Formats: sequence, C-alpha cells, structure tokens
Amino acid sequence: MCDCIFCKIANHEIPSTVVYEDDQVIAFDDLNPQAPVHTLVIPKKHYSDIADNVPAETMGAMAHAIQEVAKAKGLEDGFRVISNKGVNAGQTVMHFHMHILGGKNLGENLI
Ligand code: D5M
Repeated sequence: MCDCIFCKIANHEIPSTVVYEDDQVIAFDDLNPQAPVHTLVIPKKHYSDIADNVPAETMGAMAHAIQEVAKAKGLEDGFRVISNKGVNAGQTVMHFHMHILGGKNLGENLI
C-alpha cells in the first residue's frame, strides 16, 4: 500500500479539485496556492522527482496536460512551470509534480 499523498490523489482515495485527467497523469489545484492559478500535474505512477528516470512518454503526457490546464484555466497571457527536485529546491512532496502558476504577472520572482 502506497503511503504517498499524491498517489492517493491519483487513485482518488483522497479528494482534490481535478482540472485534467487521462490514463497517465492527473492535474489538480494546489492546496496552498502561490498565484491566482496554481495547479499541479503529476504522473499517476510514482516517481520521486523529475530526475527519477521518468520515461519520455510520461514527460510527453505531462506536457500535454500542462497545455490542457492552460486552456481550462484561461492562461493565454502566460504562465510559469516549475518542478522542485530535492532538498535544495525545497521539494516537500516526494512524488514528481510540476507546478503551473499564472493568473497574474509573476514578474521575476521565483515561486
Ligand atoms: O510542492 C508541493 C506542493 O503540494 C505544495 O505547493 C502544496 C501541495 N500540496 C500538498 N498536499 C496537497 C494536497 N493534498 N492537495 C493539493 N496540493 C497539495 P513542492 O514542490 O514539493 O514544494
């Protein structure tokens, strides 16, 4: 049994606000938004981070999901994608995820 919170979201064992889903990935709104739009995209299969031998096919599915989220959230004025890997980046959930941030001018600030 996986004890990972994002695995539980992927399996619909705990609730989330789903923005996009297909057989490989799911996108849902961040619990602690850092911008008017803050959505996370994750692979349904568990990888600890972006450097955990994530297959190219999965990366393609993530890229497709980002485009679908941008459309669903009306981010035609632009958005930012960030993926934290490891302690130095401040990763807190050890299941690979990409942050999609938008809905305002994000300027030069990092997340
Ligand atoms: O970002 C991990 C992100 O995950 C952080 O922005 C909060 C978010 N988070 C944590 N738990 C949940 C649930 N249950 N729903 C939605 N969002 C969640 P990191 O890059 O690891 O610092």
